[in-house]
Amino acid sequence: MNENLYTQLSARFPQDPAAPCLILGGGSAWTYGDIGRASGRMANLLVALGLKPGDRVAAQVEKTPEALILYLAALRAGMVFLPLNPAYQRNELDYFLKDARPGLFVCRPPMRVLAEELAQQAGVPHVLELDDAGRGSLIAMAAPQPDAFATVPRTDADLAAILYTSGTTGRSKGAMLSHGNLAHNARTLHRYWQFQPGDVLLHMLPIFHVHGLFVACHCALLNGSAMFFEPKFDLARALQLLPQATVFMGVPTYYVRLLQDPAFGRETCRSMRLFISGSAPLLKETFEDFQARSGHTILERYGMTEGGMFTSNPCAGERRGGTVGFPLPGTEIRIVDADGEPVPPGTVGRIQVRGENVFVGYWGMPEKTKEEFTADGFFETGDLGSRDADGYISISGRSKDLVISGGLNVYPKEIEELIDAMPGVVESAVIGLPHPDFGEAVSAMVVRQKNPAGAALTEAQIIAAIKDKLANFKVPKRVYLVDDLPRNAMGKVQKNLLRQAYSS
Ligand code: MCA
Ligand code: AMP
Repeated sequence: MNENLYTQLSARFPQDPAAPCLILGGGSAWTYGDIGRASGRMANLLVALGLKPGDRVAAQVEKTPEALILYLAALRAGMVFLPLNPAYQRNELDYFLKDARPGLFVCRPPMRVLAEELAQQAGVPHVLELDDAGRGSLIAMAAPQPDAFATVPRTDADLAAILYTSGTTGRSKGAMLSHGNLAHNARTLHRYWQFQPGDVLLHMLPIFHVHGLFVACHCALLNGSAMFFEPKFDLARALQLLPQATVFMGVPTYYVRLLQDPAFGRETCRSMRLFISGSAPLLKETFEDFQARSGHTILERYGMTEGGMFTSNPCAGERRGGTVGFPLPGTEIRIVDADGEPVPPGTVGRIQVRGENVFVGYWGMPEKTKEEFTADGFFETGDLGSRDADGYISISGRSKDLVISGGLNVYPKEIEELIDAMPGVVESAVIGLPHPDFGEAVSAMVVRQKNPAGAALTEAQIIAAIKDKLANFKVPKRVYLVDDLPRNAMGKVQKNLLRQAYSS
């Protein structure tokens, strides 16, 4: 059997090729027939460029139907898709291209010159363009290709995608996900969330991450559903489209923003079946306010790049606020103490996970991969949590040093290294502080040198210097100039004390 994920998805496409798949802002739609033909042309182009199964296809583009087609084409051609946040700047891109060595890099036109320079240094043979309206050399070159393409056979173990996640050391790691990993999670979620005929998904998430690309798209495609395929989260558009949708997926910031609009209420949600939240903790207060205003109980689930979704509140049973529900079928969750022993209900421990959805390893980092797995094959998530007497799991914190801002992960080390290298800086500590919109806001504590360079350094200068080098969502919202950083007896900065002191 061909275990290529595309084959599994397309087997469930509607019989009628005229059935809508992607509904766009202007009212036009891509049908399921269009998806099959366009991904066929694109897959033929990838082959014509000389790429082979297993080669990486990197894309740093905005969300368009064509970007999704590129992903599906890479799957069909047996290549490995590597989506990149359009916010990434030179240093970040340089690292990804050198590390993953893709056979093709698809970029936005404003990035063309930089992309060519970096591609040349990294030995990437092809650079093509895809603009924010879905045009460019990629599309022009795919257009004359045949629609028909025989999807390349893949096994469960073959790689389908690499998604970079920042690391606590500051060096990003490419999580390798196989066709089997993705297909297993997709089928599980489709069943667990009870996708049904007639479901329509309002899709406002970016498609460079697991949440928008895999969780949302795979469920809709497996269901043969239509998606309102919006370029990004926009409150006015959400209020307009929710009454025509049945399922919505978002990070907590989307729910906070919906609640801020007095126009949002039961009427907006009249056709909705399911609201799903994840990627960051949903405040109990948001969960309850949403319930009161909309009459809907948000279903919160938990997962990570290294394996998709791990747990979920039930679709049919009680959804408990402040919890992420139960382990999904086929996924084992173990919560352990410092010695690796399972803890009793109600006790916080490290969350470990094992299952067919858990990733293959980090690209080019066999040692790092080994470190993250236990001898019996459980992956250390770096999250802390507990299970209540009924089995509902709650995430209570992280053992990894990570800030989640608006559903996007920021590893402090990467920013600390940049700040520490600035003239006039002694040292810095980057933490997440509560933020009403983003959940957590990246915040930096900086100790300046007692010399003219240090004395001249301001918050604005530090922010400006970082803005130049890193993706905008990583830039601290605030910089606090402090005299020193609290340290424990081992000399380690006590970030918990900083968080406590600055949280208010
Ligand atoms: C944009 N900005 C941000 C963020 N996004 N700052 C902090 N955190 C962010 N997430 C900054 C921009 O740099 C800009 O600053 C200013 O905020 C406004 O930018 P804008 O583009 O207008 O923001 P937005 O369009 O309102 O976007 C915010 C957002 C978006 C809607 C929350 O970030 C978003 O859609 N996040 C979802 C991310 C996601 O899909 N996560 C799933 C990861 P300036 O003006 O200074 O330049 S997958 C995952 O985590 C696992 C697997 C899981 O469990 O799902
Ligand atoms: P990423 O590395 O982008 O895949 O982000 C994964 C991380 O997001 C997890 O390890 C958790 O720390 C966090 N996360 C995802 N979903 C939830 C949730 N529902 N509640 C709390 N944290 C979450």
